[in-house]
Amino acid sequence: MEDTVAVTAHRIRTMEVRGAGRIARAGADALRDFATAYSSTELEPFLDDLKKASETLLASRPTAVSLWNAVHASTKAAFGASSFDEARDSVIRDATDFSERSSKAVDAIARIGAKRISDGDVVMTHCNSSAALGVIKEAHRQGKDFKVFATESRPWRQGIFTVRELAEAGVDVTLIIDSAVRTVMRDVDEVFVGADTVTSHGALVNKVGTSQLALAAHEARSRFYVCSETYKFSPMTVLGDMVTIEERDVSEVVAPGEIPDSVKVYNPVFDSTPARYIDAIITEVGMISPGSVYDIMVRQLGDGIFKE
Ligand code: RI2
Repeated sequence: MEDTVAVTAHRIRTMEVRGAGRIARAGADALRDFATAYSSTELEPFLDDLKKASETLLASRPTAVSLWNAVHASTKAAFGASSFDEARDSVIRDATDFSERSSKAVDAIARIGAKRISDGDVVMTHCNSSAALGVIKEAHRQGKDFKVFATESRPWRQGIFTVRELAEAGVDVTLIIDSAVRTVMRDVDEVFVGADTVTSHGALVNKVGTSQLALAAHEARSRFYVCSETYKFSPMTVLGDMVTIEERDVSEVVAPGEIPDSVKVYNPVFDSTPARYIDAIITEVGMISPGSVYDIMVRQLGDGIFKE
């Protein structure tokens, strides 16, 4: 059943599974399946294999801390267990619990964030965040009349998924290319984006281009909201660790032979938005300021969600 883990890691690496929340749930689900199907009943080999499975998942994509939090929430108790049954049962229980909490968190964020959209508003979103789209779809479900601009989000063009999803939900949505953000921003009331990682000092790491939306929103005096489950908060940043910004292959930007071989291509997938450009972070435990991230994280650590 290690194969399940390898297959999930491959699906995350190749972006068949995308979005920090979905990546985290896929990781937890793979560990649950790994534990459920484990064939031997010896504790030590199980823990060795669990460690390898965790490392395989964590190596798949480096930036979204949601995956790290999912793996640790799912495996922490097992490493303190005194029998195979206790270890295996804890992985199954904690991984299942993580996935359920994760889905509920997205729903709670939708309910909280939808209150920030009023009739007649113009909203902008970037990339394809299930948390941000949850907010927009919930506001629409409540009967609010508003328009959405969605960025294309090069190079993967996740904006295509976003506009399809919003159109299917009946939302009035307009696709724009990434370079049109500042032109459109003057008409925008609120921006809703997702999060891959939020640092202890309230900076947002999200799809590349997010910081440009934030700067343009700041200039246009539009509100800039981050929709983030608290498992996107990074415990490692409390200890001063930097967030690794993933760089992906050149082939995602240009086709083979399209440009001279001497031309270098730089393809960072995420960028960092300083806390001062963020009006609020909408989480499942409420709407908070970027300055509250540390306190929430410490509370969550105490709650056992991100126990090390
Ligand atoms: P949800 C995505 O990363 C985007 O950056 C998006 O804003 C973020 O994850 C959060 O997505 P990628 O996997 O968890 O597309 O809100 O690189 O779905």
